Amino acid sequence: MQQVIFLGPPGSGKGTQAARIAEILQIPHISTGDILRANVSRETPLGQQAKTYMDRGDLVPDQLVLDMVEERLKEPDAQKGWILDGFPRTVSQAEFVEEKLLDSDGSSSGGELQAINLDVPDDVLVERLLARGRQDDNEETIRRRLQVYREQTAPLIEFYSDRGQLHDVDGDRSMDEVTACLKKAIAPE
Ligand code: B4P
Repeated sequence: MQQVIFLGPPGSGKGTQAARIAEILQIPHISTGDILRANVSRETPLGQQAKTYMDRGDLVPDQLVLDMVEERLKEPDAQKGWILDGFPRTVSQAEFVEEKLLDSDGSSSGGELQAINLDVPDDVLVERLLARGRQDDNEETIRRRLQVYREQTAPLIEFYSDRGQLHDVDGDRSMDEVTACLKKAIAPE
């Protein structure tokens, strides 16, 4: 069972590459950002709570996100593997993934979990996000998201490196070059 986590700052290509790798490996691409945005646009209770945080560039509180991911990982298509894009984003979310993996496969190694860190310089990130122009892609929110990334998500690089599960990948290249490099790292033939 292949379990892949995409780390990386906003705009590093997580969503783009996670979708491509999911297609190659034939496992579901689970993006917490996409699930949250779908809830915001349907104006569900979860979406109404999440919107304020997302508009500011802050992380949505763990409890809302953890319940949402737990439900998604119970779906039948996720039983043969998954790619998590944008989750975990905090150490406590990473601990949650470890607990759930232990529950599901009974091993203490976290199964075949692999974490990808997409590395891209800040000026390139800002340029990409401003060009995309999503609702939360204005300059002030982007700056806040980068700060939140450095404070809360970057520590996960060490978390997965310590466990021998990290692949560092240079994301400042063409999309096809990044995909080729990821494929080699995650699914060598
Ligand atoms: P996300 O949806 O995860 O958004 P993101 O970090 O901006 O990355 P995204 O995946 O969309 O962009 P990508 O790098 O692929 O999160 C949005 C918000 O949701 C968060 O701020 C937070 O509030 C909330 N949230 C989500 N998950 C959460 C969690 N676990 N806990 C708490 N809150 C959570 O691509 C960006 C752009 O770059 C695209 O336009 C793409 O086309 C372009 N691009 C990609 N690769 C490129 C390349 N190689 N060359 C040129 N351009 C490229």
